[in-house]
Amino acid sequence: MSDKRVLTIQDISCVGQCSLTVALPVISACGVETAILPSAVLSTHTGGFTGNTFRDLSGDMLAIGSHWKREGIRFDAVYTGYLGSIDQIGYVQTIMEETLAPGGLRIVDPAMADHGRLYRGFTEEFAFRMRELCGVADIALPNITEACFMTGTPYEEGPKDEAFIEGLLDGMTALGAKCVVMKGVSYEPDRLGVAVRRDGATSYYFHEKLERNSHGTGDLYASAFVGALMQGFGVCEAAGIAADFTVESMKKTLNDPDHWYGVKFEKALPGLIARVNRG
Ligand code: PXL
Repeated sequence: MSDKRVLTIQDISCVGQCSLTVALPVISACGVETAILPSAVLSTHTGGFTGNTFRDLSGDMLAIGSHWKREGIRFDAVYTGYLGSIDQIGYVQTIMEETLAPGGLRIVDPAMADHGRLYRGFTEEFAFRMRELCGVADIALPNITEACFMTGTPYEEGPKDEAFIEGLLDGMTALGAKCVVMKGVSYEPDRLGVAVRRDGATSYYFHEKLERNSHGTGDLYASAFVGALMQGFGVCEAAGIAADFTVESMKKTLNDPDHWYGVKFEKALPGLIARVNRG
């Protein structure tokens, strides 16, 4: 098997252990070459910090993609996360068309909402347009809130039953996503996990649920998933590997109550490296 090369498109939050500062080290640690296209540069992420700077890099994105096209640079997967503007949703589709190798994968983490609410700076219109990008995805990785926004399903607080989750998976599939890996699924108080819908069937991977909610874990999960997938693991295996790595990273943070803005994934990387790299 030849080595894979991934492009990931998301913001640089200079401080905050999310988006590109997670995706680049994590996918690289999986032994996969990782090219980046920053969608925006922020001093910090927007989840708990206030007054962050925000530089929109929309104006550079198409030129960067065109240069890669001229150079004949191609990627085995394009994985998108947090995008800085509605226009970028269209730019990303163009860049995918121009730079994906034949058979290359479109992997979309809609990264715009959690716990029933859009992240600061996002609008319903953005969520509506994100449906299009998920609709062309080979693999979409929404959390429950994002799936609700994109399928027009009212978000419910508290435990969700299987019928609710299956409805969201049906809705995401109806948008056009070929495979859906939905994060944050829980049917029992002390178990949390992911639901994978592919070829009309749903499978689950559950793990222990930790008390503390942590920022940036969606990005961490998606990055480890992409790294494992590109190393040749199947979708369900990669979904499990990513879940275990995310839980391990959260555990490494539990002893530090002041570390509220992200998780100490760096401490869990050796385990991921050992599990994913196959020589
Ligand atoms: O982790 C998702 C994310 C990524 N990038 C920025 C964010 C957030 C979530 O709040 O603010 C800038």
